[in-house]
Amino acid sequence: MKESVLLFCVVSVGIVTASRGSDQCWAVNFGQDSVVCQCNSTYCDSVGQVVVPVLGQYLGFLSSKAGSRLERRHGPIQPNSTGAVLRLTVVPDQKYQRIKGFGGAMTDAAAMNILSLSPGAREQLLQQYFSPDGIEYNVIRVPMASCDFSTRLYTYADSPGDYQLHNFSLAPEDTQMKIPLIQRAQALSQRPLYLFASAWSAPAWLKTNGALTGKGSLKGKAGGREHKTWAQYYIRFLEEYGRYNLSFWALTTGNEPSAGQMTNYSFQALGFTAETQRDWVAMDLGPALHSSPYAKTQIMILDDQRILLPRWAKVVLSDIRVARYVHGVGVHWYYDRFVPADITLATTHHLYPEYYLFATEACAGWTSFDRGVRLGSWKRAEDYAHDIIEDLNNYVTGWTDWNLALDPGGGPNWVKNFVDSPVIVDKGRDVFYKQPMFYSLAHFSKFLWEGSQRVGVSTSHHTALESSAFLRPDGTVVLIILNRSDSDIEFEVWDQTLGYIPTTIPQHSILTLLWKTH
Ligand SMILES: *[C@@H]1O[C@H](CO)[C@@H](O)[C@H](O)[C@H]1NC(C)=O
Ligand SMILES: *[C@@H]1O[C@H](CO)[C@@H](O)[C@H](O)[C@H]1NC(C)=O
Ligand SMILES: *[C@@H]1O[C@H](CO)[C@@H](O)[C@H](O)[C@H]1NC(C)=O
Ligand SMILES: *[C@@H]1O[C@H](CO)[C@@H](O)[C@H](O)[C@H]1NC(C)=O
Ligand SMILES: *[C@@H]1O[C@H](CO)[C@@H](O)[C@H](O)[C@H]1NC(C)=O
Ligand SMILES: *[C@H]1O[C@H](CO)[C@@H](O)[C@H](O)[C@H]1NC(C)=O
Repeated sequence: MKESVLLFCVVSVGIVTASRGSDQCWAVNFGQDSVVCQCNSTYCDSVGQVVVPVLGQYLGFLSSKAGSRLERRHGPIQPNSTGAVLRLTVVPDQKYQRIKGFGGAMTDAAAMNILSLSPGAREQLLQQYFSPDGIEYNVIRVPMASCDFSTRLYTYADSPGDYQLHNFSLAPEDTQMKIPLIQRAQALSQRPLYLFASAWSAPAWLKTNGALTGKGSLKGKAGGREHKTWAQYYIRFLEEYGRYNLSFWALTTGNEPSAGQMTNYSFQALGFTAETQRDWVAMDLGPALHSSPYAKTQIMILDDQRILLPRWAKVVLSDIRVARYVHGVGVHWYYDRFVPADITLATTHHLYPEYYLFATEACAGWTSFDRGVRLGSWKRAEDYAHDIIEDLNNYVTGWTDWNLALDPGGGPNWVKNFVDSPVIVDKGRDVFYKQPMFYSLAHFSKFLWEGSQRVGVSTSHHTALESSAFLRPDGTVVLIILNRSDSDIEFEVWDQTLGYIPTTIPQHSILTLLWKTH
């Protein structure tokens, strides 16, 4: 395993200026319900830079199952109603949460796939995600050491008994793969790029089960030697990334703590209950971070399924020892369709409005009945847009996709937990495919800048359309609308100050509308 990792390391990150492609999607049909857009080292469709038109005009971007990909439309905002039966009214006086951002995870697997491309194609891929011509992600989740999307099992401190972390060291996956790519992403970004880190497992020698996988938690109890060492491990991680000029906006308290409570869990995990997580943050992680040079790095608790809310938040945040160290609550999207958002997310927000909610992981193709990559699936783009809109309408402030890129088999993944990604790399052909999910995320990430504030939308009739509206810091309204149903419908959007935008949204499509308010 180790040798194949080192082979990848030989490839360095080239800084090649890729030419900006045309706006046309190079559509390829792989037999799913829609198409992918293929990109190579010299050609890639890109959304380009967006200039919002003058007051009184609107600009729209449409993506659809039928094949539109961020297709532009524009026109005047009209003084009179069109008489359309359905009207969406933006209500700017109803104000809700502010947006932090959107992004994906730089897993070992994502980095390996991106680096498997030629320097030119690799640069195209990074530009697609991060540059002002691309979809302008401003969040990257960085796994701390290995997870299932690695090709081997490791942590940064695998010397047994090394409680002082003398032998703590980043892996070649960090120094040769993830870090150079994150640095390049940062250089391509026009706006601040926010990093947050999540650990999957503590070193085996700190754990009750002596292994990175399976059911296990930290030995001893909060305040004890293992718990303190595990908190210091986070500080050491921040220090080491700091050597590469990478600083972190936030840390999570660990990926899916509930997984480490399950018997025979098949990949890296560290079990916490809400109570043990509370105590570890109160006595170890919180004080360690607070007294370190990284006191500004925020802490997100949970980093797990929303079904655990609001109970998890109540246990942790109602304890005043812990509450002062914590800033947000991270949620994953698995099982969302069975778990209402209002009684989990919105309830948590109303109980603890001073803590933000942030979506920290999502991917398609993870269930046993619909497993792996489906090149061109529009259904999966809709699943993404539906979940993002539902989250945003329930106080979530940002949304993080899982692997930034995978191979056509949905890996690599050492435990064969293959899933899908918005970008699939085919290194044999030196191309990558931008899936419908990529465009689904674009409808949010490109337009909802940090600081955008959600505002109200009211509908004149019950409708199957899903929507969310925002007022951006530059005074632009951003309205995102999803139609998951089978027929077209006309409707109009009403800005009570400016007038009416007549529009249609085709069946199975996503529309983002923008217009200036002053
Ligand atoms: C990339 O794709 C474009 C469009 O099909 C093609 O013209 C060009 O030759 C390709 N470049 C490479 C290096 O294959
Ligand atoms: C808008 O409606 C008003 C009142 O019904 C009418 O006088 C006016 O001509 C209409 N304007 C347009 C552009 O249709
Ligand atoms: C650090 O690693 C070296 C080499 O593997 C080993 O000899 C030494 O005992 C380790 N130190 C600690 C404190 O574990
Ligand atoms: C970090 O940034 C400083 C100041 O911008 C620069 O001098 C230094 O070379 C950078 N170090 C690395 C490792 O990139
Ligand atoms: C867990 O693994 C052990 C050893 O392989 C096996 O005996 C046991 O039945 C497994 N338990 C469950 C719940 O799968
Ligand atoms: C799309 O949704 C509407 C629901 O409003 C549904 O009646 C119609 O059938 C589909 N199309 C659209 C755009 O709404």
